[in-house]
Amino acid sequence: MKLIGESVSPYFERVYIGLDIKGVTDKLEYGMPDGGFKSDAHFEAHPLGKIPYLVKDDGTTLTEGQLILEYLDRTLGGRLLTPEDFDAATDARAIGRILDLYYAEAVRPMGRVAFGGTATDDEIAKAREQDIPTALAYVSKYMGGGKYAVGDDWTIADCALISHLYWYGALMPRFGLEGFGDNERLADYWARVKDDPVVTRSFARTKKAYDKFFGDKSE
Ligand SMILES: N[C@@H](CCC(=O)N[C@@H](CS)C(=O)NCC(=O)O)C(=O)O
Repeated sequence: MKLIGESVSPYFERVYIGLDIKGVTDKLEYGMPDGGFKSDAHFEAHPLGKIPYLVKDDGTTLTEGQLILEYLDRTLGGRLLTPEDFDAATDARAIGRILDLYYAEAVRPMGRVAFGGTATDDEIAKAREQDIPTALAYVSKYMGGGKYAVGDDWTIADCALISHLYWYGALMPRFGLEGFGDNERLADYWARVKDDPVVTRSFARTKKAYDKFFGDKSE
């Protein structure tokens, strides 16, 4: 199987973090879309022309980072990142889903500005003061008091959180958003895991991929 994308995408990196925790990164091939990003072949493989997607051994493709992560979690062996306990599994899925549906939408104005587009001051202010804190408060509703996002083992929820929190830390300070405000659950979680090798490896991969894509912007 071949995983298409790059760590510069948090949706790709979410999957890679899972593979890293499971110790199975060597079981896949990696690359960008055949024919190039946004080529006809890319749109054939992914109807929206996005990354990531997984090319299975039979040539069919699976899209959406969360689905790819859960698929590979079940098919590649290694420790399971989807809890056996159904309530815990549902909490872990809820965190990924809320990040995809609400947090990704909330950070859109900042993302546009950071990657060469524009947003109005009002859009940025609303995102900073309302939409992002609300989405993160919603995420934290499903976080437990264990060491990791849901319980005492890594789960698919950590993969989703870590991949987004890289960009949160890298982009948000320039828009006046630092730390997690009164979201103590998320702040405590981050204090517990941010120096874990899983996180530092992910952050290094993401920065390297960013530098490759956009030129080395490090000060
Ligand atoms: N919901 C999708 C989001 C994927 C996504 O937005 N990927 C971005 C890169 S971070 C992309 O390919 N953007 C190109 C585009 O939208 O044209 C997922 O979870 O896989």
